[in-house]
Amino acid sequence: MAHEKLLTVPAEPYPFEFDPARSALLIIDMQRDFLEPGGFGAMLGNDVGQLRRTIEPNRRLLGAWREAGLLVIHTREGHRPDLADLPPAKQVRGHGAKTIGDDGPMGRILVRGEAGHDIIPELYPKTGEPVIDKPGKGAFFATDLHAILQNRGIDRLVVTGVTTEVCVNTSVREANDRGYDCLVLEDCVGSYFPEFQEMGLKMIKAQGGIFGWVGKSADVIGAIAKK
Ligand code: C5J
Repeated sequence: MAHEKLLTVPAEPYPFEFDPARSALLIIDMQRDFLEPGGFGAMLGNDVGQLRRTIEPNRRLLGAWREAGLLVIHTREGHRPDLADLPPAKQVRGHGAKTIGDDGPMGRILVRGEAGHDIIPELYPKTGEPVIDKPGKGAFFATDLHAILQNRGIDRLVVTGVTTEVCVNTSVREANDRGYDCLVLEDCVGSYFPEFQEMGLKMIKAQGGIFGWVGKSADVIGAIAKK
């Protein structure tokens, strides 16, 4: 391509090359209910500290990505207030005392428009940055993400967010099947379970990068700063 400017960052299983103009930062589900001490995740007994360690690296990366004038896309997992898009199977799964749509510590759980459903203030979207409201774990299922990326000529994704083994992994797998190359940043993704964090990353980069690459935010920040 005539105007392509390829940057290379260290990654596993091998260095990741990307043209910043054709790359997007995809930040998955950095929502208050998953990350904040008073949220739904914490109410279930999860250690939100495992996710909160990703906030500062994400904040630095987001600042650098914005500074470089590149495309940022945010996602939020959640449902319509009338729950018409909530599969009954998802609603009853887990047999917990509370489920999606019930009143939680920060409003109705995983319902659009509620405080807990929104993105944490540290990474809040700026005007013009697309926010994808997704009803499932994957960012492509029942959303316009693929159309937005295609319309902008994007073929590489730098992926961050939570949780590593659930919505990050599902979204990366969906992206891979649609032809995108994904770099997942290990310091910017988090799981409530350390063993799932480790295995979730291993699964992405195994077998020569079967779903994508795993790297570190400092290397991406360094590369785009020099572009
Ligand atoms: C996400 C979840 N975002 N763990 N959701 O991973 O239910």
